[in-house]
Amino acid sequence: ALTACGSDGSSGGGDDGTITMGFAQVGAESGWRTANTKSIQEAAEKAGIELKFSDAQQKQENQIKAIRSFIQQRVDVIAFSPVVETGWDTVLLEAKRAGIPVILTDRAIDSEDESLYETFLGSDFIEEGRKAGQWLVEESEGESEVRVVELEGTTGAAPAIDRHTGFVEAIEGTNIEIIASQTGDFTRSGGKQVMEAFLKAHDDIDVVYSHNDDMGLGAIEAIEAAGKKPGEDIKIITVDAVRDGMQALADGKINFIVECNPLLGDQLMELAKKIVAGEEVPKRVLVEEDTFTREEAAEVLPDRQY
Ligand code: GYE
Repeated sequence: ALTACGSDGSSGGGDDGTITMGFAQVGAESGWRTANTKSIQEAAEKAGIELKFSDAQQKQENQIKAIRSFIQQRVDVIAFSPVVETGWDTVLLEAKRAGIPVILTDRAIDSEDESLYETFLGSDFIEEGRKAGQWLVEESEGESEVRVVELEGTTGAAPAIDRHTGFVEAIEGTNIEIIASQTGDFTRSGGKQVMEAFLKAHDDIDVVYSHNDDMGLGAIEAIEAAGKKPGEDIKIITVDAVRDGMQALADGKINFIVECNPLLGDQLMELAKKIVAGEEVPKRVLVEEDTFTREEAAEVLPDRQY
């Protein structure tokens, strides 16, 4: 439905040359997600792409509804960040039959049928988990026993599954042991609640491994309320590196952060333009990222965008 004439900013199925993207976001559960949403909205505007944005409040059924409504509206391309890995085949088949290409953003799906999406743009979450585990292995050298509690992300979500897998792989055969593991749904309040329960059940926690900064920040509150010092009595490792997390790291309350970059907007719009124009794109596009110690956090904080 796309013609070669220039974009005039008006809406509708692309007959005037403007690309319309339907984006089904996970929710607004974390600082990472807020930065991600802002990046996508700003990049769409910059690229002259009309964005139809929907927030699923972390519920798969809401994302499925949003995707169906994008199909009905005959958008040119659908992008979404799947809240969980499984259960997408039916709705993605509907998009495929309607001839609307789909881009997976940030999180992957678990499906046999790779023809259901054009590409997956996102981080390597297994690698992030590995980096977290590797840091702890080096940090714990010479210690007889290290007891870890794990704050997991949303049950069934790619980053929760993969960050666990990578971490477990890195600590295998060492003196480090995960003594408890529970989901805090990637939110600050979830992290706080689970950590309170962990502290009641175990008096010998050495380390918190949190799948994101927000849950780690919630855990800090629980640890302080229990009269202990986060970063000292109990070490904290998190993933994301959003501003509040980096500040806690610079302040010594978090010990190590693995970066997960939420600024995917520009890359997403580039991919969308190519796909709508019928160009080939790679099936997998990775996002580049780093890790940070206390000193490094203090150094980069002033220039941090999120
Ligand atoms: O780490 C977490 C967010 O999917 C990578 O989702 C994303 C994760 C991110 O809620 O903070």
